[in-house]
Amino acid sequence: MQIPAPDRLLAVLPSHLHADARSRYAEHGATLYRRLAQLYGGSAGFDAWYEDLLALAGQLLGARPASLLAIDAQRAAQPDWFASEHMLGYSAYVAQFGSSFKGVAERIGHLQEAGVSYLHLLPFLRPRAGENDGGFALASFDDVDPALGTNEDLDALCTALREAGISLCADLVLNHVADDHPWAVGAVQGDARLREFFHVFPDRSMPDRYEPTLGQVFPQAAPGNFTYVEALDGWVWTTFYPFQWDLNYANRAVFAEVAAALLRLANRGVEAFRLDSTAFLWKREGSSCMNLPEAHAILQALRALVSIVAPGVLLKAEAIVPTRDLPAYLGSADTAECHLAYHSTLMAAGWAALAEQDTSLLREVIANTPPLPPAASWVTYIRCHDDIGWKILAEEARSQERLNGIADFFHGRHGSFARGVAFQSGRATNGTAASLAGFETASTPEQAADCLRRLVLLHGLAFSFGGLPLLYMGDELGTLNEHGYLADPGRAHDTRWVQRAALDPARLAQRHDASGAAGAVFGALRTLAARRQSQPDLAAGQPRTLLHAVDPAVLALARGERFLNLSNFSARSIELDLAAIGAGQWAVDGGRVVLGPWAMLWLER
Ligand code: OTU
Repeated sequence: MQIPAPDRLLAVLPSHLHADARSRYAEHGATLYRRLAQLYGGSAGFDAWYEDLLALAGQLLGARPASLLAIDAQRAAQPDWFASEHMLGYSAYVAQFGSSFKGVAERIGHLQEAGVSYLHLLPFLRPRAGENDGGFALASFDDVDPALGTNEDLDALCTALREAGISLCADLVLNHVADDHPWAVGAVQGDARLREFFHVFPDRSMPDRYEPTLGQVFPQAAPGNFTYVEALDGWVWTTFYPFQWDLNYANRAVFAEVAAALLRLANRGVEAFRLDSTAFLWKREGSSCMNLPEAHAILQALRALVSIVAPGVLLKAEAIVPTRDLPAYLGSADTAECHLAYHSTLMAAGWAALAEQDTSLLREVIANTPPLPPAASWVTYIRCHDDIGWKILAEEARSQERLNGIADFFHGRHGSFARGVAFQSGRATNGTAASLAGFETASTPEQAADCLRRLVLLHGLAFSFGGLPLLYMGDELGTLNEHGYLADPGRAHDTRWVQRAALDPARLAQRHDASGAAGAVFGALRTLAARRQSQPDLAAGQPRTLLHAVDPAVLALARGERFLNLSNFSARSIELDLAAIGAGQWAVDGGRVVLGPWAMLWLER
């Protein structure tokens, strides 16, 4: 296959950028062209369209500010910078964390104290008027939500974060736009070109053929995957809520528009993008329309384009899918895809181990996780703004009954310590980390100490597994479930809001008081972060070894040559003979350790 020359890319660039652009195109141009040809090569005018895309890429590279070009150069020299043991992430809503962009800037001190170097701010672009799925229904890719500030405030926040050594990650909602986004509005007004940005069917015949093999993300609040829109006189594909219209990536114009939107945000100083709902980008009859090869081709083309225009920028895949489908989102040694991917089954399996007091599911997930390709990393986390959907563990659990038992446990049944809130007819669970770990039900200091140990255990796994650990807003302060959302008719049906309350200033003020829950959790996580930073074998790329811990409640996870995490997921005290579990080289007195209930021990040598 003949790869087109980069003439149109270079034509619009000032000459001092030519050498870089040439060498990046030499490295990534072939992937860009091949993937796009795979997706769109059959359509008329493809080559001319590709040339126009190169010209657009040139314009965006030419518009990149000098400060960001410097970051591109720095990161090109150290492409695995984000896989370091020094990285720690934090995820928050702008409104709930600091009320506005300016307020978030005022919280930089808190992030630095916690050791954070990567801040994921949940969607902050202008959302749909009315209900908007926590900002995941976008009316604009270019203007921020006026309730949070101005575009200039965002620029100032990017700069302030960069000066503090914190990379800003923004959501890029790839799969859909809101029904009041200009593309949707244009389609409704009869613009035939914009109608092609969506999957619109004149009657139920195609939807009825797709539906039997599709899943349902919100079966209660938004059943089905198609919505009848009268103004279009047709059925629109809406995987999520009816007001979120899936984009039609079979249309090459959609790819070009979304890629350009990403690069414009990158030129404002956004350093990483959480690519929302990556699994759903391509549709094929008879399939689940998830994880299809074309969805990967889209992401690989996007990565190649970013590598040419803004190589310092990171792409992070959000794909809530079974373990076997996760590694593809990081690509391979041959073709890079995203730099980062959420390890969602590891997250769910950690909680499952707590419920079952048994690590078998967790060990299977770990064993099913292959080594990382070069310069790639997992995102390891224990909670986020979404629910924990237990069905992603179906392959490892092998039975629905087992998953129901885990869900029941977190919904407080059978004398459980957890206070989660059911979601999606009980197939998923919401709640803050502290409420799931038992802080709401703890009535004695001993029980509170057990809760703290459970939180440390789960965070300790995220901090040592081999990835970029991501804290969820408020979890660093032991924040509990907050039920105020039930009074809001736009939110009451969606229990995910139970873990999305505003950061409590009182808890924040108590963060240094170790006698209270907020201070105890904050202190424990800071200690953990400091230990992680001092251990180079905890960098994401270091090899991982599961030892046979004999007792099913124990996880024994070694990293590199120097680190071993021993974690007891049960209420029992467990004595371990290190030689017997193949860990004799970690010299401890008498070769034996006792792990108390829910205790975690990090051995280093
Ligand atoms: C993502 O989530 C977001 O994280 C959610 O907050 C949004 O509602 C959703 O997309 C639509 O934009 O499967 O891979 O609660 O785990 O919706 C995409 C279910 C997703 C989420 C699911 C999710």
